[in-house]
Amino acid sequence: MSEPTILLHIMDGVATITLNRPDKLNALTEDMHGELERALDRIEIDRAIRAVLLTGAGRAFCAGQDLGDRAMVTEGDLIDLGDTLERFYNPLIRRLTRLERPVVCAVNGVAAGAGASLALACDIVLAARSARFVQAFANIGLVPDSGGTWHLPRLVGLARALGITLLAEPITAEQAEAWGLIWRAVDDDRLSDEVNQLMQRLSTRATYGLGLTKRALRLSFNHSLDQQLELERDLQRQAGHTEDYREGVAAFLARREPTFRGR
Ligand code: LHQ
Repeated sequence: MSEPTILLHIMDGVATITLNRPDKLNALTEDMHGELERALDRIEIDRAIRAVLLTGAGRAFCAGQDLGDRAMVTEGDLIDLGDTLERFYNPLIRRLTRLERPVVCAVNGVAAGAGASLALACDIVLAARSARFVQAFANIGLVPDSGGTWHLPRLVGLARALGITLLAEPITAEQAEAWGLIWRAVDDDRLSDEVNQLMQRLSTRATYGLGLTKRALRLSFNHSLDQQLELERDLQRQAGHTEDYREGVAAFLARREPTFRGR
């Protein structure tokens, strides 16, 4: 039997999704999208999962769409790339950004095309210092997709977003950190330890509140200040009814560490 192209490992409240086609730099195929969908189905319904990690096997994170996959091959006819996005990539990006649990991306190597957009759709991105982000679309006459044109200008501003996409030059992890494209660049041999510490921390926090925080920040880009103040009021009302809020305040007053259960 062939190796699964997506690995899902669940332990101690952390679900780790590993893109697993290392010989093709984890380039995404229709089959992989199917496996990714099933992994997310599982994660979405399991409330014991309190944080999600996305990473790649081997020397790359993800080289984007597999350019040899059946979704991309023309055989003389013009094919509908929009259909591929509609069926596979857009639902994936929507699900990751809406998942009410923190999603961390460990960029262990090159992230190109939709692979770079996928990383940017995650909530916290750690990258190995040797990793590169390549908006490769311009090299093959395409437009950045999978939320790239939405996330890039919001993260780094229009001038850098235009430079990154029109030139398609590899951006180093350090540059990505300096520009605010990612959370942190870390030494290659420290990536695994740093990611484990981060996951341990996130998976023992007040999960419900973190999910609402993520929702508020992501919605803020489409809101006026008044709309956002109203949203904060509503979400705070919900957060204030959680067991974790009670525990957080009790622990603060008793000068002890809180034990959050994610409820
Ligand atoms: C690959 C790929 C790849 C297949 C490396 N496909 N095999 C979505 C859907 C709908 C509409 C269209 O758009 C999209 C979004 C997209 O993602 S389009 C953009 C797709 N990605 C790219 O254009 C990136 C293509 N890859 C590269 O530019 C390079 O491979 C990078 C810069 C990622 C890495 O370069 P190297 O480290 O020099 O590795 P390599 O090029 O030697 O690749 C290693 C192997 O991986 C090689 O296979 P082989 O059998 O010869 O060893 C490549 O053919 C394969 N590979 N990317 N996207």
